[in-house]
Amino acid sequence: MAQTRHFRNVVMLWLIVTVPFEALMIFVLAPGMPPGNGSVQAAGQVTDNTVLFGLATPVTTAVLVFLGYCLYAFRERDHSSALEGPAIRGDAGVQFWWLLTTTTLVLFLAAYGSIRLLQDGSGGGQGPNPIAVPAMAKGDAPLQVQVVAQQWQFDYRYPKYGFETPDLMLPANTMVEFHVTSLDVIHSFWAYQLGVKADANPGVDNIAYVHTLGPLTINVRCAELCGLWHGYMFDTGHVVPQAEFATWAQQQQTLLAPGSKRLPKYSRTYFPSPVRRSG
Ligand SMILES: [Cu+2]
Repeated sequence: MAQTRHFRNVVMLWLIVTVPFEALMIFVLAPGMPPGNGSVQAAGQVTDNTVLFGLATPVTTAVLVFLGYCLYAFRERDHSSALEGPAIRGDAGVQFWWLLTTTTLVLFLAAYGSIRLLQDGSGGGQGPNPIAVPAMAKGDAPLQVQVVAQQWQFDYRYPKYGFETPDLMLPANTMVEFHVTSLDVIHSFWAYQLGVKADANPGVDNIAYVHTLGPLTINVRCAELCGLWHGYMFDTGHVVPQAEFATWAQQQQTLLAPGSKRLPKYSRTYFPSPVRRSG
């Protein structure tokens, strides 16, 4: 039957196109996907992107191969005829398999995404009461770093050491608990290489977990249009070996001691005076 032959042809073509493309996606393109392997959460995002690409590739090739095949196999051969072919009112078999495949894919991805989110928090801000607390953060006390955003810079407060600094410094191989907040408008703390992006809202304590790996240079940017100098709101952070971090923290403690005394008491949120600033 012609129908069976067409079906077989499309499946064969699809396999021939999909196998090399799938290999290219998974082994060549996906490992270089953003945001890289700078932290456990960043590496997890690369894994998730790989899974998404791995599943999207056969769907894309199926659509394109089918389109190409139709253009070729069902082209108009008799140009003198002005008649259209018989109308197709649906095909129960095709509809059934199409619905089954797409439903399975979508439900699988919804489950996969939810499980991955709960596993390590995925580097996103979760508000003041996070539900996706990484296993490691429950055991050892994570290093708390408060990110205080304001027009137009980020400051980092280390409650364990009692100082606040415009320099983001983190120890390697450590679970970090960011507390992201703002003093004025809505900003977004985006530490690209760490795979962290968390909104900084005034009056809100937004918690984001990240487990650092080796030494790293981090590009920090504000990812929420926050006024005239939004584009200028960036800095560079560093993940350094633990001993180096300890030395740095001690030095800063001494160096910043006069200023630290004048800092407002550590709090999860701050309401500066005057309360409102222009945007
Ligand atoms: Cu901003």
